[in-house]
Amino acid sequence: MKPVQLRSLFAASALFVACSAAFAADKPQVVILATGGTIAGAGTSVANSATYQAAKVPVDKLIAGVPELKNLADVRGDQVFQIASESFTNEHLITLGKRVAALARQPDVDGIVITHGTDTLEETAFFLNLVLKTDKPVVIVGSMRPGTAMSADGMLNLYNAVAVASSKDSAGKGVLVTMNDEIHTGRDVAKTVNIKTEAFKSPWGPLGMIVEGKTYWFRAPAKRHTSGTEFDIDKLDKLAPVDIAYGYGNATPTAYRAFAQGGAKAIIHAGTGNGSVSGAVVPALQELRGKGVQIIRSSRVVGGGFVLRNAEQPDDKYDWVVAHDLNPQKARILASVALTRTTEAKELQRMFMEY
Ligand code: DAS
Repeated sequence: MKPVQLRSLFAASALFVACSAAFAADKPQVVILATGGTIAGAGTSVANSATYQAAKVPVDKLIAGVPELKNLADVRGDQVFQIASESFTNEHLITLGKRVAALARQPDVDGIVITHGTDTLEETAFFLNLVLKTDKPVVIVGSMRPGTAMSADGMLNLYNAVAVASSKDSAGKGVLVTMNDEIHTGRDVAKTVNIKTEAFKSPWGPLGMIVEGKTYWFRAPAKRHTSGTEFDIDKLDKLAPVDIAYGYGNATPTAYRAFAQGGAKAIIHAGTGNGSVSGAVVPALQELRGKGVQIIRSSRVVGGGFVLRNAEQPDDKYDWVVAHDLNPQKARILASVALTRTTEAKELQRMFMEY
């Protein structure tokens, strides 16, 4: 090869190196906080899509399992917990929330992904949506099958979550959940099937989709969230104890009284239909309200409607609250945050209408 050709080859490769370095400098900086769940699960056979141990695989192995993440962002991982999410407590929520808030304040962090079990993912997502004062993308992701199974969904879900967390278009949309190629708002999404990959649904529909690492948006959240919230994780060290009692035929006041005895500051009534309350239970709820326990009517009927105030129950007269369209587990999250700022039912009702 002639010297002049050699010189231009060196020049070209030097230019390539400089460009790729510059490109690397422009790559979004994404932190993955791992908490456990099926996405970190392991089974003994590829045929075990539902029989496995959750919360086994560490975050660095999750990242190594999807090498294509580096095409999307500079990614680093941190193992916050390693638990199945049915074991999440209010203390876990506070610890995770403070960790995310601190990262979001760092100028060298552009987006945050949280890997999480699917059982209570919807609760954590709503909690963070209520208390994080940031516009940076915070994306929660899980999987319905362990990485050891045929057609495992965790790899693509994680790739999609990093894609969403890396995209400037994701900013200001609140806490997001990516599952099964869809982008959901942390406020609305719920696990509606316990054993299929198409498990997560939002009653008012997803916000968008991710296809081959690109986000496609079709709507934006309508309720207050993140930088528009009046709540602040940095001022929260404890959540109010709130419990949920199911409504059904032949219901009795036993559970409600037991929860109040146990220190519940509010009881979410997961009522039949429009949050209806059995005639056998109403007097006990009135008595508990008189003792300062908040009564919040939600519905066991899953998504797509909302509990109407003063319909079959005189909520104004009883000084009760309606959970609007929030399912019982989401209503518990909002009540446990809201009760750190007020004990007035009217104030609680405002919050249930705005968040
Ligand atoms: N036990 C479930 C959990 O950790 C496993 C999962 O689906 O992630 O939520």
